[in-house]
Parts: sequence; C-alpha cells; structure tokens
Amino acid sequence: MREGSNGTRWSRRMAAVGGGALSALVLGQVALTGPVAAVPGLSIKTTTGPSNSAAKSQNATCPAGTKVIGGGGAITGSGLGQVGMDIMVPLVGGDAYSVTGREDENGVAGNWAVTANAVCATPPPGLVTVSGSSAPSFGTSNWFEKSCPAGKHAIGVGGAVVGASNSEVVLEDLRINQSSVVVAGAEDGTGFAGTWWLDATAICADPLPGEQRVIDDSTYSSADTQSVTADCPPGTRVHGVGGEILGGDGQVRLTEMRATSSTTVTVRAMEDEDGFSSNWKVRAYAVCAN
Ligand SMILES: [Ca+2]
Ligand SMILES: [Ca+2]
Ligand SMILES: [Ca+2]
Repeated sequence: MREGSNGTRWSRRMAAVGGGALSALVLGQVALTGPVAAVPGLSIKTTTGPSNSAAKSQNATCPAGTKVIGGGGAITGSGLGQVGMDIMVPLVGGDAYSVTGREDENGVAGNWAVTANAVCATPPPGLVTVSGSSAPSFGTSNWFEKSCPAGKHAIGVGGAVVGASNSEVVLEDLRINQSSVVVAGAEDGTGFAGTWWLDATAICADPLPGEQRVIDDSTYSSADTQSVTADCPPGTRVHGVGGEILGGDGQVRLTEMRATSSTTVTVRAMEDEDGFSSNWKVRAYAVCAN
C-alpha cells in the first residue's frame, strides 16, 4: 500500500520532472487472454445547474441499474479562474457524481454555473469505492494517495478540500494511477490561515476489458489558460476521468475536467484574478476500455 501525504510542494516538483512533452503516453495496458466483453450499460450523464453567484453543488445521476464509475465537472460563465471546483466526489451509494463550485475569497462579479458529469455503467466486476483523508495540513500544499484493494485498478477519482469555506484552498489534482488515486491541494496566492485537509476517493474495479490509460499534457507556459484532451484509442471509450494542474502553486484553478465525448477527456484551467507569473500546465487522464 502506498498511501500517505506530506507537505512538500508536490505540484511544483512534478512540474519540474514532467516539464518535457508527454504526448499520448499509453500506460498500463492490460494484457487479456481470451474473448473480452465490453463494460455494459456505459453512458455519460451531464447536467448544468443555475447561473448565479452563490456557492452550489450539482449532481449528475446515473440511470437506474447503473453506478458511477467516473466523473468530473466544469464551471461556465463569469469569474473563470476565481471559482474553484474544490469538491468533486461520487455520492455515497454510487448513484451520482457531485461537483461543488465556490468563489475565491473576494468573490466574483457576475454569474456562473456548475456542470456535473457522471460516467455510468452496469457495475463492473469487483466495483468498490474506498476513501481516506490526509492529516491536517501545516504547509501551503498537500497531497494524499488512496490505494485500491489488492488486484483492483483505479478507474474513477473523487477529491475534496475540507476546512475552507470558500475557494482559498484549491483542489489541483485528481490523478488516476493504475491502482491508486492522488488528490492534491494548495492554498491560494495569499495563503489561508485555517487548518485544512484533503479527502480522496478511489473508484476501483477488476481490470476492465481492453483497459488502457491515456495521459496528455498541455503546453507548459504562463498563458492565462491551458487546455488539453486525452483521446481514447479507436475501439475504446472513456470509462474514467482524471486531471491535474502542474506548477500552479494555488494560483490556477480547474475550469473543466470531464468526459466531453464518449472518447475524449478534456481538462482546462485558468490563472486566478491577478494572474500567475510562473509556467504551468494541465494534464488529462482517460481510463479507456472496450
Ligand atoms: Ca475574486
Ligand atoms: Ca487567501
Ligand atoms: Ca495570482
């Protein structure tokens, strides 16, 4: 079990090691013998809530008989980069994926909406959801890894920043490794005086038919916005969704991390209200299967 957290500047360190072009890496391809059946009942449900200036949650609910195997969300409207998706989680019971949007500490002029996105399927063999929490953070950033039970693969991820009442601690990373998920957060550019921690949820299952992971990075620069897609190979579809900001140092917020089609995961992020002078990028994870 690799599980734990620390107070290092994880995002920045990862940015340093991942600064080169990482294009269309296909990782963790599972060799399967014999006939493989597709995961049945696969669908992607997307809902968008009201446009206003209040903190709010939006749930995307799976059809009867199916469960959430992955999910994501997006913010649209005014204040992009100032509204954090700081809580992105499958709901208990696995019937919906929930995304909460909250404004930064000095608010946003204008209205915005939350979109939630659920990847749903007839429960694949071995489906189980496990969660854990980091220790309270004493640094400006933190991360937490939650492993799947032995032999299972991580196909979906949820994460939450706990302890801040607005988006003063930014949920930066919802990363899917082969057998674990990693959730990371960072205090905003002016810091946060309170205590906070991270919750991480891994949606795990037996290896999926034809499972492969596609990871793609945006360019690495100090542009105000960055976006990238991870596209599933021909014959496979998106089953799991992940994304992360590398090098954002709490001054970049995810504005989109979701399946934008049955074969594509899109991740976008934008710098905060007064910008960010360093280079950063976003990374998209697609767990693809037949
Ligand atoms: Ca603001
Ligand atoms: Ca602050
Ligand atoms: Ca800033």
